[in-house]
Amino acid sequence: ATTTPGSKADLFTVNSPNVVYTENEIRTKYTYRTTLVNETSDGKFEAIPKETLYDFKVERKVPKTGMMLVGLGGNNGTTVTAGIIANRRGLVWDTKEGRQNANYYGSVVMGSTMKLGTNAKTAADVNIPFHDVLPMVHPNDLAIGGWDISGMNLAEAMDRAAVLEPTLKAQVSKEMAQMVPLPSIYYPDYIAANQEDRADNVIEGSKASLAHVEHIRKDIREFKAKHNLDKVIVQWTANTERFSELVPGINDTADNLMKAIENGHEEVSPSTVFAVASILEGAPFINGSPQNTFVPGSIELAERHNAFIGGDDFKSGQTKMKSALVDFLISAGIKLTSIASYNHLGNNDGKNLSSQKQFRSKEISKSNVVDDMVAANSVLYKEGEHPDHTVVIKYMPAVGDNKRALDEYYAEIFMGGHQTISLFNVCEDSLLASPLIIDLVLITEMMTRIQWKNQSNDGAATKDFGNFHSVLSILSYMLKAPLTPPGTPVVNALAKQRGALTNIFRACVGLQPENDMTLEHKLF
Ligand code: NAI
Ligand code: DG6
Repeated sequence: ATTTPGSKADLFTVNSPNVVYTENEIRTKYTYRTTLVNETSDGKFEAIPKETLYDFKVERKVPKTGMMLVGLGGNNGTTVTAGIIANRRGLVWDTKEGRQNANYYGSVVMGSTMKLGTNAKTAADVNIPFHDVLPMVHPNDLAIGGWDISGMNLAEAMDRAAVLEPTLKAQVSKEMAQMVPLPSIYYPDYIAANQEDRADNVIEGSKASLAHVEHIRKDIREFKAKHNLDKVIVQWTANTERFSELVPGINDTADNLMKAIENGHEEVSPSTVFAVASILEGAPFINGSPQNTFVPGSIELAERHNAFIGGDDFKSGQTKMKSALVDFLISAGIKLTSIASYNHLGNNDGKNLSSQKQFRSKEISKSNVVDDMVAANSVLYKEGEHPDHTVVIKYMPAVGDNKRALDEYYAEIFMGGHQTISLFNVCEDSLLASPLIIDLVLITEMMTRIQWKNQSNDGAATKDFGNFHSVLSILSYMLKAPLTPPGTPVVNALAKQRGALTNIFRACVGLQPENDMTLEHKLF
């Protein structure tokens, strides 16, 4: 197990007949309570409380874990690497506002808390760091590596990104200069033509091939061996690609996709090749960009290999606000009628997105983020009715990584009145995205150590422990267009996404969901 200062192993134990701690595992019996609903013939509903008994098993040993980023030399890649090094070394640097300490602000796992319960004596809430709920990897302990089509070492790439303070960069640059991205695969048609001048570190071949899959698999194996790791998580934080066309017989099934790769079909993207290589290598793969890396064939391949995947597109600023604000408006009974979202930014991401096909990928992931909240309210919206929603992104080199996001929310209120909410959000994009990269790695790794078994007597019981589904929808909080197991609903509402995350973690140690009823303060 890791012994990073600040991480408190076993901060709490659960005292319950349903929870057993062994040297290697936490074993829990958990009753999952839901409500089944039948529609009756007279158009009414019948609600039936349902209980399902699960066994959960959590492996306690924290593995030595590596994070391999595709796009390591980009703004996110260099910022998250410098941030982890700074935290690992406990660095302090001068800024014009004073001394700054390294921190993990913006990471749910490292920066937020969860209510454990109420103090038995005072009845006050007892909150503990999220990171201490289950035995999780500490980001300071992550080995970092990855690929980039740009061969610049990470110190120079960090300068190119122009995100961090010079006083911080000076302290990490010697270590980062030693880090050089591995050559990557580059199929020029997938990213903007304006990226071509970066591509000086590429593996031979400009279309998908089994040789590319094997090359990436070998890279993962060698990284694992070099750092003596138990696990590697791979994450795409490279340029936004255009969508791949979904072609029957090409990317619709796992077998067809493998054939298409072998035949060098042009509708297989670099990100899909990375996903396939990771799946075959048993390394979880997360897509932090909006494109459809996970064509049906790659999802089927992940299921077949019991491999974990997650995506799509980091949800850092504007969309995170949207998925909280729209949830608030609609659940307050206010009828949102339009959202106009405008962004301008001057980093390389903005440059790539100034190309129409790549912008289209981002437009899609940024646009479908309110559907579930609208569909859930039949009082405000008729079937098929939807607020107008427009997304604009403009490249403005002068503002660099300091993205501007302007949003206008227009809503109908009581008696035909109107409410206009205008937001102006300015911040370094990569400083919001980097903690998400960390959260995605830590939570994904944790999910590889949780297994479940159904004990119910309703015919659904399972004999053996199994993994969660290959598609990790538990990562939805960090992602704009959450990938869910085929046929299951997408949840965009931010509070629900956090609830799923915290309550699944609580279930794994035999604790009930946070219900916020606080009857102990209401019934005297
Ligand atoms: P960036 O453009 O600074 O970095 C991307 C890196 O990927 C570049 O260094 C580029 O050379 C490299 N690259 C391109 N194709 C590659 C390939 N096939 N293999 C390996 N490397 C490749 O972009 P940034 O700001 O780091 O963002 C990365 C991705 O994350 C973009 O798709 C962006 O849309 C997405 N994203 C970023 C957010 C943010 O707040 N920064 C939030 C949400 C998503
Ligand atoms: C323009 O919006 C650039 C994009 O890459 C975004 O910065 C990124 O996707 C973050 O989006 P959001 O909506 O979460 O702020």
